[in-house]
Amino acid sequence: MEIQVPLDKNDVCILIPTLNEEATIKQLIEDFQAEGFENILVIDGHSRDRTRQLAEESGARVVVQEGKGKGQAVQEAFQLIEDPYTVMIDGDGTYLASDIYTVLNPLIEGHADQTIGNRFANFEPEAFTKLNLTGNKVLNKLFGLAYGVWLEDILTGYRGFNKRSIKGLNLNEMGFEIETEITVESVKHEMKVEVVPITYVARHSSADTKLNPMRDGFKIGKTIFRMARLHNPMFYFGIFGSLLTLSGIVVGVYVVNEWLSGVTRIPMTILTALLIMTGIQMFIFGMLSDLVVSLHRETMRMMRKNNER
Ligand SMILES: Nc1nc2c(ncn2[C@@H]2O[C@H](COP(=O)(O)OP(=O)(O)OP(=O)(O)O)[C@@H](O)[C@H]2O)c(=O)[nH]1
Ligand SMILES: [Mg+2]
Repeated sequence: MEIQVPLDKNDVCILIPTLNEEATIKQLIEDFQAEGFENILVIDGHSRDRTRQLAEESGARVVVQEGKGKGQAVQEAFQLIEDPYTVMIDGDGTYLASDIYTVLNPLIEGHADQTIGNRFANFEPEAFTKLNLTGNKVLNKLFGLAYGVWLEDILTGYRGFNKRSIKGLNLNEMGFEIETEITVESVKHEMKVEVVPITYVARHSSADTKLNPMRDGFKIGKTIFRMARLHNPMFYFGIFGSLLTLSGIVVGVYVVNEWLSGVTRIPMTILTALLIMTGIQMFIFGMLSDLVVSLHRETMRMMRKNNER
């Protein structure tokens, strides 16, 4: 696919976060250069291999991040970038430079502030381990439930941004929770996010993943849930409310059963009442918080409108 709108390719910053990616970084940079993109920024996480050297030799600008973690690297890079468009891509060679037009077009045509490269559109069978595939699907579903928008592949490593979206996101996550935070922040700021199909290929055999599927998957799930408190409080408090009410009902059924056979269980009866009452209170919390969030959203919308004028 070629670009549909005239574009100065130097207006596009290719942002590559790397940590020990010497097996793939050179090829990736050369692939982008072959497509005519020379404005390449590698943000490196103190690689202990030849990543920085290879990237510099290939003609990329290399910055060593100050802190640790992919999230911190992305935040630092976003502060450095002043170009109209940014395409962020993992340095592990699992994404194709030739997909850049698909990622860029909606931004350049002006109907999106951000694009998400959907890996599920086309992936090599070995590109996802079974655990990663299931984990991604579960986390996408959880995100959809919590935020009420279906974005197919929120954890993708191939994304496009216009300048407004880069400067408008308020990011704090240090590690692999960054993709979740970017996505939640975009939904919160009502940015136009478009999902585009990309190809996902298997990781280079000699390079190791930096992601621990269980630990990082759990952290990502926690981030989705935690951030939902401010965005969709009914979902957040509703889950606590449902759990409490359900346990109340379970204990209650037991108490009634016992009572029918002639045994009265006073402490358990009290427990039933407490559980159900607290559960219902959680729902009321949820409703009140929902009201506060809706009013806040309305205010933010008005402020944004005023700023745009
Ligand atoms: N600057 C920087 N980059 C990092 C850090 N950790 C990982 N990266 C890079 O972020 C990108 C994504 O990391 P991966 O290990 O491929 O994680 P992933 O793609 O989510 O997981 P896989 O499916 O296993 O490939 C790669 O280019 C890494 O080199 C870090 O601490 N700092
Ligand atoms: Mg990867």
